[in-house]
Amino acid sequence: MVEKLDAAARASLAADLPHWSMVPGRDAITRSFRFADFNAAWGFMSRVALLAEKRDHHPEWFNVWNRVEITLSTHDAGGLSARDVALAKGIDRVVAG
Ligand code: H2B
Repeated sequence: MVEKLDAAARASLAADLPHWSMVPGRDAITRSFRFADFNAAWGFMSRVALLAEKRDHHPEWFNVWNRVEITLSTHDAGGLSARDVALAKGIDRVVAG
């Protein structure tokens, strides 16, 4: 069973993940990305997919051409867990190159 984030981890979320924000009405975080074109967006998504599969933790995401919106939440926990924070940091590293 995966545990939801405790109060201390929630208090440091904004500092840990400055590019991510809480989804209104949900225990989930989201970040939007824009790329030069679809090719770049899909390349990013491919790298994130490999990371997600390796971690066995998968994003909810939406893509239109150069735009990718990612939402992270742990379905097994019914909300945010350390797995979401770890995957978000991994995604930040992918996009930073
Ligand atoms: N991804 C996310 N985002 N939340 C989960 O709870 C989750 C997952 N659980 N990927 C994993 C897969 C689980 O269903 C498998 C069986 O390990």
